[in-house]
Amino acid sequence: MKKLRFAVIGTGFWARYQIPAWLETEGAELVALYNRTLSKAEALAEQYNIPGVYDDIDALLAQEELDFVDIITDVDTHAYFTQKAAAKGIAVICQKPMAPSFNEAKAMLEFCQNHQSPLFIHENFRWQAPIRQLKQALDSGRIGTVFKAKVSFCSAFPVFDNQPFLAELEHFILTDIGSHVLDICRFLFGDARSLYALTQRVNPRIKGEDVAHVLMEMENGVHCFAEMSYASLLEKEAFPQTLVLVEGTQGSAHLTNDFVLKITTREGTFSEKIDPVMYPWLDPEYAVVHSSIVDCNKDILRGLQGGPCETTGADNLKTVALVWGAYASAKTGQVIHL
Ligand code: 89V
Repeated sequence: MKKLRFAVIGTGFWARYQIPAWLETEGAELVALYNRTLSKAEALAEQYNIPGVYDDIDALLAQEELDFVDIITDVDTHAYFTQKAAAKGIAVICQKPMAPSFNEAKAMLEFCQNHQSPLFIHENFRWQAPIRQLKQALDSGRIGTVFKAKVSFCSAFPVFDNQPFLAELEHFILTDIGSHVLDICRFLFGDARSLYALTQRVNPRIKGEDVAHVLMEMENGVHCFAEMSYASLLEKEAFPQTLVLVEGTQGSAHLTNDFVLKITTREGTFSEKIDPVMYPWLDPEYAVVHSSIVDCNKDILRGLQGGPCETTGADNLKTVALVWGAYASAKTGQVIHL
């Protein structure tokens, strides 16, 4: 199959991992980089021997023959770059969160649909090896019918050191982490029927909320509690792991620190360790996240080649609806029916 030609839009913190992750896949060729600061694109182009380097998106789209673009910029520019590429019928992969609001995300998807430009969202938490293994255990029926779950991302990791723009967001942890955690909830338990949320800001040096709790009733009746915090100083720092406890009629599945999955039934507890693939280019502090980029890219590549893909724009819009439904609930104190 002909290699698909693509460009990366944005050569900041995440591009340093997305680019080598693409090089772990077959079927796509990175031919150009764009950054508003040319020198930042030139540096990565030199490191990875990429021929095209631009600081003008119109010039890139006019001069390069592309099958898709991978947009890895801050959320405020996602719609702009998506529309630039979609207007030319080029397929788009966009970093999560899709856009700064639900309506802007919906408009982004509609623009792509109206221009026959497939939209995919690079939402990689569901592609973490421990989460995939947990889903397999749930689907096997080993713990019976699931009735409740807790999905947790609680940390004190200094995330603003690597991503300082996060401290400026009016809406922080639900857009940055809720986009991941609520997507894991949908991946494991399907879509939600209703939700109730609470948020707070603990860190006085940031603008947005850094703690959020979301209680959902899923369409299949599962009670799913999602908690997220960057203000949690715990005995074991789990960053960037998502810990999950699922209870069913025949037992429980507990994905706990250091990628240990414990399945408990009346016969006892069976533990297994599911370590992420440690690629040489990943940052060990982000290992499970950086490793999942490869599997997410492979899934999206299947979609780009006409096959199935999990994190399409249309699917991810349902996760975006949960994020903004949580904000609405926290603001009004009401249960949101989806
Ligand atoms: O992947 C992300 O969205 C980053 C994180 C620190 C969670 O890896 O914000």
